[in-house]
Amino acid sequence: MSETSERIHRRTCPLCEGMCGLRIHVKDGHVDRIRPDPDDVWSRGYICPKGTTIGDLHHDPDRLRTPLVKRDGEFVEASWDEAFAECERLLHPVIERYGREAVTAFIGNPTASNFSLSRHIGAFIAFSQLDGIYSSGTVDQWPKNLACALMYGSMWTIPTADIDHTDYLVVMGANPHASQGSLMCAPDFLGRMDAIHRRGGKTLVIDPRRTGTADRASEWLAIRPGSDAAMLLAVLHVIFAESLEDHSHLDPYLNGVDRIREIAAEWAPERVAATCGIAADDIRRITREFCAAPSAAWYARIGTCTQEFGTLASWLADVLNIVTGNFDRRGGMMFSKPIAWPMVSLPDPQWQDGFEFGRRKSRVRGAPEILGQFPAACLAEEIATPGEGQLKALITIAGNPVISLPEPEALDAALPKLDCMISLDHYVNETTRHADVILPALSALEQPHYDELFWSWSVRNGGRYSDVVFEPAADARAEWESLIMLGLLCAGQKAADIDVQQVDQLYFAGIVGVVCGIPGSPVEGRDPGEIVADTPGAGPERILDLQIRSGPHGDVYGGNPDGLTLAKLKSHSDGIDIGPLEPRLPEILQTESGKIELAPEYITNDLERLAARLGREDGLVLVSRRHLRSKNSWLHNVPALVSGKDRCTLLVHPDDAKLHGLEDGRLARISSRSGSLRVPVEISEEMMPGVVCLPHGWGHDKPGARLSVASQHAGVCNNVISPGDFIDEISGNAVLNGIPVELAPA
Ligand SMILES: Nc1nc2c(c(=O)[nH]1)N[C@H]1C(S)=C(S)[C@@H](COP(=O)(O)OP(=O)(O)OC[C@H]3O[C@@H](n4cnc5c(=O)[nH]c(N)nc54)[C@H](O)[C@@H]3O)O[C@H]1N2
Ligand SMILES: Nc1nc2c(c(=O)[nH]1)N[C@H]1C(S)=C(S)[C@@H](COP(=O)(O)OP(=O)(O)OC[C@H]3O[C@@H](n4cnc5c(=O)[nH]c(N)nc54)[C@H](O)[C@@H]3O)O[C@H]1N2
Ligand code: SF4
Ligand SMILES: [Mo]
Repeated sequence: MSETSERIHRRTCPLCEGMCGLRIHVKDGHVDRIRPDPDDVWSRGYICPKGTTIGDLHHDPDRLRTPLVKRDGEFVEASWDEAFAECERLLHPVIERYGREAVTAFIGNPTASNFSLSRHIGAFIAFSQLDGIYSSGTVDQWPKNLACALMYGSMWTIPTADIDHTDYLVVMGANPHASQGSLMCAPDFLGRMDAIHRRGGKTLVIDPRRTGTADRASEWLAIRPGSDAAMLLAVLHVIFAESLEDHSHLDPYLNGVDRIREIAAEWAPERVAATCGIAADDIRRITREFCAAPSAAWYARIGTCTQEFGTLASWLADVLNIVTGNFDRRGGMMFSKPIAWPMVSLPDPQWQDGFEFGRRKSRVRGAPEILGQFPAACLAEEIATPGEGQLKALITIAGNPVISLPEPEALDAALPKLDCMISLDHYVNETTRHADVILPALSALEQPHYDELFWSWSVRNGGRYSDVVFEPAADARAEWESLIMLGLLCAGQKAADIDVQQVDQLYFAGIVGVVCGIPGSPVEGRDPGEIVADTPGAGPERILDLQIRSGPHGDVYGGNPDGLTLAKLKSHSDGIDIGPLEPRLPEILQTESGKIELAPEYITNDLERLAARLGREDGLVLVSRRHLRSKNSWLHNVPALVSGKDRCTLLVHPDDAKLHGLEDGRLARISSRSGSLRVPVEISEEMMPGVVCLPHGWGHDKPGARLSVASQHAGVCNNVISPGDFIDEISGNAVLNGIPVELAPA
């Protein structure tokens, strides 16, 4: 191939759960343009504007290619050996002096989709033996994880909506118009909603904002933030009061239906109508519609998680699907069956005797550990508060907590107090500017791609492997290598003594050993040594081969010779479509009873807190939003994604604007008990009165960050007004929606 010829690489977009197929046109070693891939069996030609910018990210001059080490307060470029030596020089004295409990990590969102990080984060966790880590999970889906852990026996056993077959789709607290769906992979989500309408079905959006999704839906119901659990209880009330329940096909697998009936009896629509801002008659009407539909799915996402009653709402949405029979059945909520099992499906020894919460309390505020983590909102105080157990070293992995966590100013002020901070990231950004060492990540185009986690909640079963587009530089390191290095450095090993390849072999053999011991695994009881020997290669690619071969469609190492291997998957360059979702009960259940636990006491005990909230008058409250051309905090350095009018605006309903003397385009001051911001007002009928809205992921005005484009479009960080102690108490998840605020012209 000549140097100047154009080559088209076909690949999956790594930027969100849509997993769209891209055609990347490369000319002269440069991404010339990116187009949708009409042959991709999964996305069939759908993409969004972000997908066309992977080349801009790859070529971004601000993206780090070389490790950085801080010398006298300034970053200087360093070799990898120098960088790891510096990690050791800073980390080891902390461990010697204060013990490993003084070291922690923050694991951010892109970990889930990154080829290396998703498969080797387990190596870091296992080798580092850190006491506790923090993650973006507790500012996101922890309530859903908790509900699923208790109902189905595994925190990552999460049902998704069978959107392509349903007759009635409810979208509660999600805006796929921007997000493209979450805990539900469905490229062209809105096109799929249109298809429901064409089939004669209905879609209903329940959201405080008339979003792009609501605009496309058959109906929009505005709801007061944080009141979803109350509404769902009222829906259940109507179901039982009118005998609309219909769960006979699930009966062999259900525990607790009577308890749900008993609970629901107390929650008549009239009791919650004022709190929810929804008329009792509307609750009755939509309940009847939902139950009358031949099939229906009540899908609830982040607006129902990052709120005061996140766990109750996440739990109740599933309960509602189950008691109406819209579960594990075509057109309802169903479980995917991925070609390659995800790492999180491996059994976790800490839960082998069932789930137990609050085994430890956080040092400063005494927050209980839930599912192994303290609320990420605790991180700042654990660093800043002196005393026994104070955090002295932090490793951030693909996270930007100085933007993504509540009260980020406190964290921003605390990070310089650390003795050691190491970041694995693409950029010097709001968080990593505080690091002593930054280890660069490979760009998405320099590594293969396979979404091991997202296929667990895809709306069809399938898979697609993507090869590298650009070979990484000879001296570049993949993130899995950095994770192994960091894990062992935390364990006290010397950088110069670590043989990454050898440790990777051990890690792989450990995984194989676990897989061969899982009851019901296709390779249960097999000789791990044989499987190790029969899976050549190294790193995440080798794990992917194992994930496929020991998966439900795999070749089972000779047990099913026609089955899939990674090599076979690679030969399907358009991806593999296995077909629509199929019922998976009872095989998927991992509860002790082997049944779905409909009414876990840990969750039902929280109903009292909800009852106490009814009647409380919050006044004006704030919610968050996403935009199609953003991804959390880190795509604002791409010119094409920040061009056009300012998107970091405060949406205010005209009545509220009038009440508070605000004018469109002028600055307002918005304050909560944790802080205040000045932000341009956008008056909009999209908002329900009494609710205002800011986007998340902005605030790029910190000195020392190297984001030349983003800093020109800084915006404000909405989390400045998210109080750090406002959490969904039983999951520890941050409350980022429904925050009481005051408004005034600035
Ligand atoms: N373009 C883009 N895509 C993304 C991301 C991104 O930043 N940009 N982020 C990715 C990530 S990390 C995630 S987790 C997913 C999230 O994906 P989604 O869950 O779809 O998240 P949002 O788009 O924020 O939509 C949440 C909706 O909840 C509403 N809401 C707020 N409070 C409440 C409430 O109390 N009750 C109800 N019923 N609704 C409420 C908001 O008004 C908003 O419309 O998106 C992913 N995809
Ligand atoms: N107010 C408010 N706050 C929110 C939310 C909200 O809706 N409202 N949403 C919450 C949610 S759902 C989430 S998931 C969190 C996200 O919280 P975070 O995970 O902390 O934030 P991101 O902005 O996703 O930051 C990702 C970081 O990873 C880096 N990165 C990107 N790709 C890679 C890679 O391949 N390798 C490595 N090593 N680094 C990479 C980026 O440069 C960036 O620094 O924010 C939460 N915060
Ligand atoms: S919707 Fe956009 S960001 Fe998400 S995978 Fe598709 S192209 Fe990428
Ligand atoms: Mo998220």
